[in-house]
Amino acid sequence: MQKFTNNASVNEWIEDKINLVKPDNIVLIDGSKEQIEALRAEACSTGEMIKLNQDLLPDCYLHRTAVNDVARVEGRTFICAPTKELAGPTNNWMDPDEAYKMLYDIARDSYKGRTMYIIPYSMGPVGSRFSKIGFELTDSIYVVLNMCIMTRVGLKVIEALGDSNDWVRGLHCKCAIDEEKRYICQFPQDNTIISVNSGYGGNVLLGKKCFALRIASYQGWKEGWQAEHMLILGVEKPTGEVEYICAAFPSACGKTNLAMLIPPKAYQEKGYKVWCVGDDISWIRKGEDGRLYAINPENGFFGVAPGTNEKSNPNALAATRKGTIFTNVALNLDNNTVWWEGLDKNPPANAMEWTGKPWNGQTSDQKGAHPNSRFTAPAENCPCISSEFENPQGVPISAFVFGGRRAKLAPLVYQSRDWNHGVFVGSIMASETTAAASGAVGVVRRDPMAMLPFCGYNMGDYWQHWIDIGKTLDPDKAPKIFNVNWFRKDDDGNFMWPGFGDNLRVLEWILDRCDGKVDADEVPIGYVPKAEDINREGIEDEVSLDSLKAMLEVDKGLWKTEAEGIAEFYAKFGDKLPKVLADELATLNENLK
Ligand code: GTP
Ligand code: SPV
Ligand code: MN
Repeated sequence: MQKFTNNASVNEWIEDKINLVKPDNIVLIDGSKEQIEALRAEACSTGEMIKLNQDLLPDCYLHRTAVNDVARVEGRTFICAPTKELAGPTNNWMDPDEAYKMLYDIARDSYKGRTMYIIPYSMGPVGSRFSKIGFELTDSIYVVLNMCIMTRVGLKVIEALGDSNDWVRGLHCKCAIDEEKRYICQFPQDNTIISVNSGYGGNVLLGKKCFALRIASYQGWKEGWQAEHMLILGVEKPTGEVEYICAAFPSACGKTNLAMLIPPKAYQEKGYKVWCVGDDISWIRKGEDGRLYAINPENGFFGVAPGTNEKSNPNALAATRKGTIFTNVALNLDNNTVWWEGLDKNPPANAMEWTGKPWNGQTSDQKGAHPNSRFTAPAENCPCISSEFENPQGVPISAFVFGGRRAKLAPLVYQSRDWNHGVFVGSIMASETTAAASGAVGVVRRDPMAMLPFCGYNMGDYWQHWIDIGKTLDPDKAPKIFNVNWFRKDDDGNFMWPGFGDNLRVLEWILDRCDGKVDADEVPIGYVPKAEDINREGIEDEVSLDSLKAMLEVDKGLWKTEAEGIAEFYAKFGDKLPKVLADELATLNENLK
C-alpha cells in the first residue's frame, strides 16, 4: 500500500478510491506557494482558467463552468442515512448501499487520463477544539485552487490529524458533467461525501456545504454543538467594546453584505466599526463561562458577485482585488479584467459574457455575468476582517438573527419572547428563492434557520437539538433571538428599507435589547421596536417615521394565513415535531385571535 500520510485509515481509504477511479497520476496537495503556482499555470495552459490582468488583479483568475452547471442542485442532493426517517421529510434520501453502488458505478475509471489531487484540509484554525479535518480527492484543479482559498490546506493538517480516524472522506469526480448523472451525496453515519458530474462551487468544494453544514450538523447533534448557515460579525461600539452577532439568512439573502457592512456616516463619526468573522457558516459551542462561542470554519469567501460594488460592499470588493478566482463573470477584453451586473454602470463594450461568447455590454436580454456568478477570495484580504478570525476559542455570541426575503408580512425586525420562542421563529422562516440553487427564483418557500438545503438529518431532530441546547444555557447568558427582513416592499414593488450599511441601525436596536437598554412593544409575534427607537439620523428624508412604522407593522390577517402554512409544514414532521414548537404555534394562533 502507498503511504500518502502516516495515518493508516487515510492511506487505506485513498488506496481504495484509487483502485476505483484509476487515475494516471496522483498529487498530494501540500499547500505550498510553488505548488499552487504550478497548478495555476497548468490550468491556464488547458483553458480551465484564464489569467487576469496581473497589474490590476494580481494572482486573480477567471473560470467558466459548463452552462448546465451553475448552482447547487438541491433536487440531486441526498442524505444517505440508514433510514428515510433519519434524513427527514425535507431531505432527499437514498439507501446508503444503493447510493454507494450507483455512485461507484458512475465514478469507476472516471480518472483515467486524469490526475488525482489529494487535498488534506482543516475546517477551522488548525488545532482548535472546534476544528475538524477532511480529505477531498478531486480531478479538478479549479477545486484544488478554490479549496486552498476556502479552507486551511496542507501538511500541517495531516500532522494535526495524527493517527485519528475522525476525518471526513470526500470524493469528487467531474466525470462528463452530465446533469442526468449529477449527484451530491452525504453519508453522515460514515463521515463520507461523494459528488459526481459537477464542477460548480457548492456541489464540489466539499469542505463547504457538504461537510461544514450537512455532515457537521449531524456531528454537532451527536456531539453537543451546532453547525449553522450563519455569518458572524462584531459590532465595535464607541467605547471600544465589541459584541458579536450570528445571523442566518438563506442563500443570496445578504449574509456577505451584512458581515462586512460599513457603518452609516453618523455612526462612523461616533466611532462605530463592524468586523467580519465569517460570511456563511458558523460552528457554535458552549464555552467555559457558559456563553455560546462561534468560529467560522472557512478561510475565504465564496461570495455572490452581482450587486457587489464600491457602494454596496466595498470590503468584499477590496477582498477580490488579489488572489481571487472569479467564476462565471464577464471578461473585459480591453483590459483583461472582470465585470458583473451591478459592479458599475459601465458594462465593457468589448467583452465576453460568462459563457465565453462575445458580448458588447448592451444586449438587455443577455447578462454579462451569471446571476449566481461568484468570487472566491481569501479572508485575509478583507479590510474589515476581525482580529478574532483565527481565534481558536471563537467569539462569544450576544444575539442570533434569522431573516429572509419577504416582500410582505415579516416586519423589519422583531425579537422572540425567549429561547424556545426564538427556535420557533427560526423554524418558521420562509424566503423567496434565489439563483443560488437551480430552479425557480422568487418563489416563497419555508427555509427553517436557512438550513433547508443543508441540514444533514431530520429537521425535527434538529429543532429539538436547538431546544436542548437552550436548556443547558443560563437565560442571562443565552443569546437573544431576533428576526429581520431587509426586503419588505411597498405597493409599487420598491424596497422600503435602504438596507446594506443602514442595517447597522437595526443591529444597534438588537444589541440595545440584549443589553436591556431599550423598550419594545409586545405584539402577537414577539417584540417590535417603537419606531422612534430605530435611529434615522442621516436618512430622515429617505425613511419617514410613518414608513418605518409601516415596516414594523404586524398584519394579523396575513399572519393568520401564515400560521396555516406553518401548520401544514409542521404536519410533515409527524411525531418528530417537538412539542415545544407545536405549543408555540398554538400560542401564536391564540395571540392572533
Ligand atoms: P450565499 O453566499 O449564497 O449564502 O449568500 P449571502 O447570504 O451571503 O448573500 P449576499 O450577501 O451575497 O447577498 C446577495 C444579494 O442580496 C445581492 O444581490 C445583494 O445585493 C442583496 N442584498 C444584500 N443585502 C441587502 C440589503 O440589505 N437590502 C437589499 N435590498 N438587498 C440586499
Ligand atoms: C449558498 O448557496 O448558500 C452558498 C453558495 O453559499 S454554495 O457554496 O454554492 O452553496
Ligand atoms: Mn451560503
